[in-house]
Amino acid sequence: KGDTRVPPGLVRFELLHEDASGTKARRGRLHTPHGPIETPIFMPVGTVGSVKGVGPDDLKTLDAQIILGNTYHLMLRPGEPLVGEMGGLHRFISWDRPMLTDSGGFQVFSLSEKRKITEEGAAFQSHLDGSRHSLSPERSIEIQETLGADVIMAFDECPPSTEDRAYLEKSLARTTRWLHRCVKAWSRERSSLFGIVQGGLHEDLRKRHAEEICAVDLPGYALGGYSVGEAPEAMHAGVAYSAPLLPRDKPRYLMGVGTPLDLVTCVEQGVDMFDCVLPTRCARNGLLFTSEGKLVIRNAAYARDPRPVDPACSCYTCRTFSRSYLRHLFAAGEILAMRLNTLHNLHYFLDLMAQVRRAIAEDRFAAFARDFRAKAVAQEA
Ligand code: PRF
Ligand code: ZN
Repeated sequence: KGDTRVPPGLVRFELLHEDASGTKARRGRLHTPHGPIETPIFMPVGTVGSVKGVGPDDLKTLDAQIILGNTYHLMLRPGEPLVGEMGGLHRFISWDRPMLTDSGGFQVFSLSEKRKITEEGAAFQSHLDGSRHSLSPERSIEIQETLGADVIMAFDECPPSTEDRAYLEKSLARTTRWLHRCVKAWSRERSSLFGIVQGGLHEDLRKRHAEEICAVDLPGYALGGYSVGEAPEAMHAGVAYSAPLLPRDKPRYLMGVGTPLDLVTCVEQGVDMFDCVLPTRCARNGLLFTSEGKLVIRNAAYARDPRPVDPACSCYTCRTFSRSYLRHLFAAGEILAMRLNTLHNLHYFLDLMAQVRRAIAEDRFAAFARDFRAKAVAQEA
């Protein structure tokens, strides 16, 4: 078990520059055993060890720097012992750039119908075949270290936003105890453990939990429990409050977020890392993100439209194909439609983040964010 080619060591965050145009945005570089990641960064999601519809060569062409995998899905299929036998997740999926895995807690709690949370961890039935499994802080770390990602996440509970305060307080205290168990189980060999701050939209709970989590010296910290059904404005306000609670000299990761507007807005609050299924999932449903707003490719209006999806886009799909053809492919249910749509949407998200990094480096991020927001609002109207 283990990939001997991977240099050992933990990630290290280099804070390169802080925006001087009045935002809290930062330009950074996260050094990992598989090379550096330039932040702020968007991480495409490869839940089961594949970014749906595209391969590692495509991801490199898109300049994806890091992708994400999921403990929950991979432990069920193909099972982490198999991935370990095959040399770890990097070698198994032929991806030699950085990778991050989520701990499984969030997926168990949101995907699995039959589940039970106790102090020990979570017992649940597989969404694939109903078979019984369990996850605990120790098991999650063991699985993630076997998979061998550069960044691994603490086992946390992300309580539904509908839970009352009493439950939330109980859950937060337990997530803190779980972090201490994660730290004990963690080998520190080549996977860097990030802690996760929960607390919903309650500022006092966020503050207390951030203090508890950040009291543990870790290579990075995440904000969990956002984008779980609340209004975007509420999420933005919550992140504005809690991002500055995380250490300045460590990477800050906002889990499961978000829309292009969410990314720009949360970078303004000092967030460095994001992941979301939005670009890939929307692509498979024919929803394309463009510089002029969202485009629903199935619309009849595009039947004879010779223009590319986004004339301002330099992706393979836009350089090569017309809206007319993409609409036809989508209507015909062709696999190629999903692939071309996914290439475009990922390009949009990754290119947006490249623009964000440039704007921060050049101390003009406040204007960039203001213009982006104005355009987004106009497009929704
Ligand atoms: N915890 C974990 N993974 C997550 C979340 C969380 O709260 C979220 C919430 N947006 C997405 N993914 N472990
Ligand atoms: Zn494009």
